[in-house]
Amino acid sequence: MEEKLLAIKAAALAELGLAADPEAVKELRVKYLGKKSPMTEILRGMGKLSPEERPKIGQIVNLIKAELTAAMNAKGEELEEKALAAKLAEEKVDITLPGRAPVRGHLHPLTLTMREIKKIFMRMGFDVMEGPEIENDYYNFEALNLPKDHPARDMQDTFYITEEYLLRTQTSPIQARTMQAREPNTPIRMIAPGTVYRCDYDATHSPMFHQVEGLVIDKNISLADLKGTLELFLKEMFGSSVKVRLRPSFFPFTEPSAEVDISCVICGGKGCRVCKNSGWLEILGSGMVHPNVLTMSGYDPSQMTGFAFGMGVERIAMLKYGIDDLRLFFENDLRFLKQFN
Ligand code: 2NM
Repeated sequence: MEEKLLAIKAAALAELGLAADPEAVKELRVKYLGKKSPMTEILRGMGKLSPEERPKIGQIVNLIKAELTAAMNAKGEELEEKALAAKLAEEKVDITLPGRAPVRGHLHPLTLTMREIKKIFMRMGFDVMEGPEIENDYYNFEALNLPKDHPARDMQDTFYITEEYLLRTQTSPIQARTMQAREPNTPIRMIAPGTVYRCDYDATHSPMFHQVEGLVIDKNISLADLKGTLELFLKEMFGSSVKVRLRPSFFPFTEPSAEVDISCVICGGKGCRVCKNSGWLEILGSGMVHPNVLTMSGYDPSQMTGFAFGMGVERIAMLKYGIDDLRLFFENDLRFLKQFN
């Protein structure tokens, strides 16, 4: 009987020595110490033993049970630790690897330019007003002193939707709408930024482009206010060393009218390809608001005077960033657009 027990113990320890993982140890526990194990069988059959043998065998069985339990616990712990170490090694994260940077978008150069223009005028106390891109003939032309026979109304230059409706060719209809929305003769200091449309397409013209127009109306507004305001704006936009000059011109909605030039931002005024060797760049149209325009929108030209101006955002952006083809703004080529973030 004793040999049989020692043989069971030896077999159990031999198998335990071969166990490769915690699950194998668990199975051996059932096999050698469980309810159906040979050792339990022996305990059950103790009744058949002689009274002298009984305590002796009982003692041996308990001893072997304790030894096997201890051995299995030790082996189990060892294998658990090994498994954990293997898992940790396998799942190790290399925190020294460089991260994957999220792709960040950025604003379009025209949006950047538009925002900068708005910001400068907002700092000078101008309201920013908006209006419809589909306009009627009255606000786009009539209210701005463009008579029925004016060449700007030509089918060739304007996208007409019907006889009455068209895509606005400038943002000045916003100014006429604003004047009419205010109490008559109340001062105005506003800009009208937005998309405008003209039937034109080459390296310097796009059928869809952007404008910012401005309007100031108050008592005693003079050409000096026009020049001072635009000079301040242009120095903010292109740098304080930029020179500004006014040249006589014509617009139907202003009298007198003036083109505003700045000293060439490419060559500094010495003369280059961009300024066609003149040293000057045409940048804005402007003038004193025509009395007809004031009258039509409820302002009395004997009490109130005003100046107005208009600029193309694409042209400003081209000069600011040194871009020679305006079509680049609308082709959505990321190699171009990415240079402005
Ligand atoms: C320009 C040039 C000169 C202009 C005039 C007006 C209004 F509504 F007051 F009559 N808005 N904008 C104006 C004047 C626009 O763009 C080249």
